[in-house]
Amino acid sequence: MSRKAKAPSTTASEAINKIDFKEAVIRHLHCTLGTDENKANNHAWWKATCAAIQENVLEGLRKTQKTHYLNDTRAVHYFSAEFLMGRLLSNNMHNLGLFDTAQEALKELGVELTDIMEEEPDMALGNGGLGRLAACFIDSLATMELPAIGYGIHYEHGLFRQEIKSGAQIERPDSWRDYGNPWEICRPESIQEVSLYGYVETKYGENGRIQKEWHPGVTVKGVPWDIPVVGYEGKTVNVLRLWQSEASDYFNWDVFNAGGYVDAQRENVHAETISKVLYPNDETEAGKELRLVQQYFFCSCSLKDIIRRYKRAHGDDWSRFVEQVVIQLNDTHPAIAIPELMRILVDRAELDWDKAWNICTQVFAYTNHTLLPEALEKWPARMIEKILPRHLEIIYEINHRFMALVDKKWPGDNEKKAKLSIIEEGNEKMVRMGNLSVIGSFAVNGVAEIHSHLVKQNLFPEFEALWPGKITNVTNGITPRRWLKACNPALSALIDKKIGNDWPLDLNKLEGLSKHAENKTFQKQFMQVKHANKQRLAKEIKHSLDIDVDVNAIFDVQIKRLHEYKRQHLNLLHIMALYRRILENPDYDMHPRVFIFGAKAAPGYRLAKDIIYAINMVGNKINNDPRVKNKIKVVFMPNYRVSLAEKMIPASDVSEQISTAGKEASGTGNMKLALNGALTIGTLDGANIEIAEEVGDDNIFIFGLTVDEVDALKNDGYNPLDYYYRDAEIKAILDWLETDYFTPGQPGALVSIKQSLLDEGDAYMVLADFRAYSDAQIKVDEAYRDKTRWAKMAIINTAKMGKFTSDRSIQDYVDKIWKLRACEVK
Ligand code: IMP
Ligand code: B1N
Repeated sequence: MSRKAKAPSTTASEAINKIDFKEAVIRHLHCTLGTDENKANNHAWWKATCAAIQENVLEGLRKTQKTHYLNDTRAVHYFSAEFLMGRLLSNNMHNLGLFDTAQEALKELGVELTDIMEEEPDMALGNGGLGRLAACFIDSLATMELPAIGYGIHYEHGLFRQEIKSGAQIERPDSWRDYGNPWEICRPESIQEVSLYGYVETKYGENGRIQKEWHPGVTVKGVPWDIPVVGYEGKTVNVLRLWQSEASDYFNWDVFNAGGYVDAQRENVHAETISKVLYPNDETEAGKELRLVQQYFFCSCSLKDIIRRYKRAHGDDWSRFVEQVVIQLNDTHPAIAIPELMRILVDRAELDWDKAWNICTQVFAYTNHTLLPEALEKWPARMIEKILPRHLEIIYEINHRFMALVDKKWPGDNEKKAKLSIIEEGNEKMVRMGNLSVIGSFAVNGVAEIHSHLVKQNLFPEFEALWPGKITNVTNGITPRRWLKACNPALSALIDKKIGNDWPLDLNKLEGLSKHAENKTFQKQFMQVKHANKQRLAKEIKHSLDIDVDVNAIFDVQIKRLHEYKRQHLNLLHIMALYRRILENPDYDMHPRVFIFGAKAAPGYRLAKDIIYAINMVGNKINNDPRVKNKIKVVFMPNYRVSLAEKMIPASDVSEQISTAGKEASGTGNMKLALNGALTIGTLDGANIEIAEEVGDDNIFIFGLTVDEVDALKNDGYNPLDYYYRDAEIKAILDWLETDYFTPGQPGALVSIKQSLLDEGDAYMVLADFRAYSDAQIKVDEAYRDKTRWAKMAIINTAKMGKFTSDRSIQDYVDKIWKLRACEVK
């Protein structure tokens, strides 16, 4: 850690007292919102409170930008198509040290802070882990006083809102800005223009130099919106800059003057469509033209913004660009930035190719987040040619020169060339964005040890051989400010009392809890906090779903996107097995358990939606079957999102992390749950492996096939029917799915799950892992009955999570990749 943790000192909290804060809130009620204390509803109070907080945020932002400018700092630019920020009020108050002040001030005004916090819509500009990781990273960057800027897209609609109707998922548009967003600032002074379509003209300049000129067909405007990112203790305030597309006046007036008013309107629609909506596909690439346009749009705006800022300080001297700028590509979604920077340097700045390439390959670094084939981006060359004709030429040129290098290393080896080429030959030529990213970057990283190992061994072995050392690991992390301090205030207060309050800046301090793990009093306090959090969640469940859950039951939680590889259906099959055991033996001995799910399915992912439907139908049956005597409850919480996660995680006893080994690159929900004292039942996959290393085998329930065993079984010819016929329970459960037991009058409504497991080969080896999972669940049950043992295990989980702070991830990026220095803001 470069930055030593200090006790909270002179932060905003000292400068601002309750009286000032009350005055500011009232002032905003009056002057910003045009209402008053008697008329204001919760929404108005929320807005006025945000405005009062924002005053402090903006002061920090101004000081930070000035300091960075005066010091001419090197900065990291985090390019990401997704930033899943969630709500900002609570986080900003905590990071400014103003939470208690605000709470007391509002109380004196007769307002409950926790009530008005519920007014804030989530900023859901991301699908899941990848987008939330970006949000945690920019929190850590600001906290560690590192000069950084996040660049992304200002989607008008974030991830869809999920409703459940008769058990099935329905998607509704998310409108996070409908009533205004109090945090964002529009910066019309920094608008950028982006070109698309058209053709390339080849010209011959003096001294025979070939000049390429792109004549674009369309120009659109990128309007930047800045969201301040407040570091803990509020000293550094960085920005997240999100681009919104608008029709360019320039282009449309042209068309308009030619008499094409209707066409001009149509172009308007087209330009504004670019940032209209976030693609809801987690880990599946739709290959849609608009998606590529979105990617190019935000990369081009961002690069131009970076270059404008650089030129303000250094003019046309490019020689210091690589000292000042590093760009991290969050997966391949922004990979088009590589040819775009080449285009700007070669065509616009007129640098020669080698110089330009030298700059590029010192500026970009690439993070890989998945090995799933369906998530690896490939674009038809013809599509790139249509949208970005000049970029396709540049990609071919990059590839041509790279192939020469490959030939030097492996003369005449065409197999190697085929594998390393950016271009995949075939019926339809495809551009592999992963290969482009590796070739155009100076560093590549995976997101957990096992994942990075597999990136080297299975995904990019030829690149590993060509450039040993280029691929490294940076294990993911989460911000403990949001994921413990803000979301679990009671546990935070207990920890503060036990080990002091500097753990949010130095999470390894939690280790200090270990020595109290066997202390009866502390165990009691720790579990009392958990109990109170469970009561709160139980109330929420009653309120939103009208299901009664027993707070003394085990709260067993699986919250994540719905995907076959994450195996929510393995969890479901086990629930059905328990149900069946109870029906067969009314005295079946188990501690009561509440199985709680939260998951959105991509709208076009049929089986994922079927699994949601099945969870709801099976749950409905079980919850209303008196023979179960409340031993099992199944709860599907609709519309899983960051703000819901913040309520569920502190209330969890068991964390389900049951992906097929080798499929989950890292996972970050696993870290959040363990940090809040939930015990993991999980496979040896992603960061679970590192969590197990930290907490020790006695404090986690590991089961199932390892990566090597999965591979071996696949190579031997995995046959799910073997498990179906050999294990009577598996057979009975799968056959049950085919009846109308859970879907009265609709036999076969759940059959697609059985089909995927038997007829379609069970690609994620659900049946192969079922028995091991069921056995591990029995161990969970036994452990929970021993209250002392469970409390000790839970405390140790919290105590051992130090490694998984995103501050550590960022420090790893700084040391291994970015070579950044902190810049103190006074
Ligand atoms: P942006 O570059 O368009 O995001 O605008 C904010 C930028 O203004 C900062 O990044 C700084 O480079 C610059 N800036 C902030 N304060 C000052 C100042 O006091 N003098 C000159 N430039 C500043
Ligand atoms: O990124 C997270 C990891 O913790 C998860 O294990 C990983 O699954 C997730 C295409 C993705 N990988 N790939 C995506 C998202 C959207 C999209 O359009 C791919 N998300 C992950 C953080 O490292």
